[in-house]
Amino acid sequence: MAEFVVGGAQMGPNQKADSRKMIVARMLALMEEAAGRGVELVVYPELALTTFFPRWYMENEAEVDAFFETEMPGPETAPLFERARELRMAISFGYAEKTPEGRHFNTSILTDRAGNIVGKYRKIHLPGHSEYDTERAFQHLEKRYFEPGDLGFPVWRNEGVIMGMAICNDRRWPETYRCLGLQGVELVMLGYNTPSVNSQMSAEGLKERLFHSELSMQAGAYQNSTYVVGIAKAGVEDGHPLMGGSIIVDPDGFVVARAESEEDELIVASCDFAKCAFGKSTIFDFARHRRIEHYQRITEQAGVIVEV
Ligand code: CDT
Repeated sequence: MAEFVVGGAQMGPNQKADSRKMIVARMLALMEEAAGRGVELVVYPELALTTFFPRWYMENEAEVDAFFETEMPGPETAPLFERARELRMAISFGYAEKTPEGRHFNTSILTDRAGNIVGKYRKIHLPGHSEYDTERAFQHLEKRYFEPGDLGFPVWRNEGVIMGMAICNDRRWPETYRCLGLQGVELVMLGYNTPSVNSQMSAEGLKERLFHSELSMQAGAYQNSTYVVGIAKAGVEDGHPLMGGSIIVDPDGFVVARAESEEDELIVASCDFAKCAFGKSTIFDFARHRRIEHYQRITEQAGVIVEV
């Protein structure tokens, strides 16, 4: 079991007009700061390289594709990998992926400390809608621009730690953590872009949204005895506020590092992965305590069926 210094590189807003070069320069500055603080693995947000473009309704394919990467690393992202390799820092970040077959995914990758990509995850729980919605205060068109991920919830043994990834809305679903937990996950990395207000319910504001985000990640960590690193892209992006609230949660569900701003901000925690073993071998010893003969509904039924 390894002890590891983990960094969360919360990012402030990326404006539509910002070039990849400008954004990567900010990511590199966060990486340098992380190196200065002894970080061995740094986690960046969902769709780290662009603005959160699903807020915009677009019909032109070329306009949409401008937000997608066709190679990773590509010319604009290569400096991230090169510097990480020099610093011997593993990295994880999210981006919009267009495959050679023309498929579109909301993706995260994970590297080892030598800069090799060792893991890829494609977002499974895509929120929002696929057509323009006149009832919403602003759009959330992830279902328009992305397919649901096709890779499941894999884990990788990376630098001696069992690691898994999730992306934004995935963090609200217990199924996400449990699929990873059943593979012994010790570190769940996830990035997010969460609007500070609910486009369908004006009464739900920043306070409630931060609470739901923390509640979900702390529960996922505790119930699976794993560290969870949840990292925001925050601040006012193209006139639309995104919440911050990046946290690192330990396997007992306690927050051990927390961002205070809505800007580029590094949070750091020294993670002792031996701490995952206690919960996994006692109250959440799945092999001894799970009662799978009563869980069929979870995979056989998506929506609620009321029969009484
Ligand atoms: N990016 C992302 O998944 N955001 C969602 C917003 C939910 S409202 C449609 C989230 O769960 O934070």
